[in-house]
Amino acid sequence: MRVSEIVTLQAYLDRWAGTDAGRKAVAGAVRTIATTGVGIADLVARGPLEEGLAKIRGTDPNAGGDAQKELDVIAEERIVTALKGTEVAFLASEESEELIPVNTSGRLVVAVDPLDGSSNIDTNVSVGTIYSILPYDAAAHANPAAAVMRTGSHQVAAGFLAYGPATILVSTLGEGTQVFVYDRDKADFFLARDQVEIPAETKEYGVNQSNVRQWHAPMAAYIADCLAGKDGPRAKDFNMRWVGSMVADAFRIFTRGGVYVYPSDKRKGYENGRLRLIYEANPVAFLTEQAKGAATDGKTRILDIVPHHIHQRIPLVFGSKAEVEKIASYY
Ligand code: FDP
Repeated sequence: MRVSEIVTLQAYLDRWAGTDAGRKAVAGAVRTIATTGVGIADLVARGPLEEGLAKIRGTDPNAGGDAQKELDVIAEERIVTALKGTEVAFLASEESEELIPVNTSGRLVVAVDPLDGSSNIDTNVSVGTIYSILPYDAAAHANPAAAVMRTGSHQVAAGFLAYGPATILVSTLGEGTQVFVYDRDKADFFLARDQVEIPAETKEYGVNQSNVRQWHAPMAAYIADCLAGKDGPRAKDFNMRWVGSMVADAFRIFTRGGVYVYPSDKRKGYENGRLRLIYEANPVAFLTEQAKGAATDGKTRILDIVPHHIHQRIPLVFGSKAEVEKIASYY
C-alpha cells in the first residue's frame, strides 16, 4: 500500500477544514456528494441487470434541452436528499429548470450535473457526477440564483466523480487538485494522487470529430493541422481519444495530459457549444487550473465568464496548458 493510500477522504477534508466553520460546511458537502456517488456507482455497475436506467423519462427534455433519462433523475433525487443534511442552501441542477431549495439556512450553493455522459448510460462506459460549490449569504443574495450566477472564480470547491472500472473522485478545495479512489473492500475513499499536474505539452486531443463539417473555421483549421501530423505546421503526429463522457475524458487528461474540445458549431442549438457553464465547464476549469492546466471558450478564460443563465452553454477547451493556448491562437 502506498503511503498516500492511508489518507482517507474524511481525514483529508478534516485536516483541510480544521475548526473553520465555512470550511467544515464545504467539507461536509464534498463528503456527502462523494458518498452519494458510491450508491450511484453501485447502480451503474449493475449494468443491464438494472433495467431501464437509460430509458427516456417523459416527453419533455431537461432544463438544458437534452432528453432526460431515468438515471439522470435518480441521481438528482439522491443528491438532493443527501444534501439536506448539509449546509447546502440551494442546488442548481442540469435536470431542474429552477434552483432546488435544500437547507435554506445553509451557507453554500451547489451546482451539479448529477449524471454526466447520459448518452453512455447503457453502454458499460464511464459516466459521472460533476459539482461546483459556491458561498451563499442569505443577506447578500435576496435572489438565491444570484449566488450561482457568478464567475467560476468564486467557486470554493469543485470536483467530479467518475463511475468506471474504478470509482474516483477528482477534487479541488482551491489548494491543488487531488484524486481519491473508492476502495470497495474498505468502503472508503483514499487519496491516490495529491497535487495533480497536467503536463503542459501534449500530442493527444479529444473531440467529436463527426462534427467536422459543422465547425467554424478556427476549429477546422486546428484539427486539420493536427491531422497533418509530422509533415504539417505542428510537426508532430497526434493521437485522438474521445470517450464522449466528459468526466472520463477529463480523468484521462488529469492522468496523462491532452485536450478536450467541444466548440460551438453550425448546428441549431450548438451556437454556444454543448457543455453547460455553471455545472460542467466551471468545475472542470477550476480543477484544471489547480492542476496547472488551462480552460477557455477559445477566447476567454472560463473562470472569468459572467453567466447570464443557469443552464447556459459554452464552448469548452481544457487540458494541457500549451495546447489550450495553441487552440486559442486559432480563434
Ligand atoms: P452527455 O450529453 O451524454 O451527458 O455533458 C455533455 C456530454 O455528454 C459530455 O459528457 C460529452 O463529452 C459530450 O456531451 C458528448 O457529446 P457528443 O454527443 O457530441 O459526443
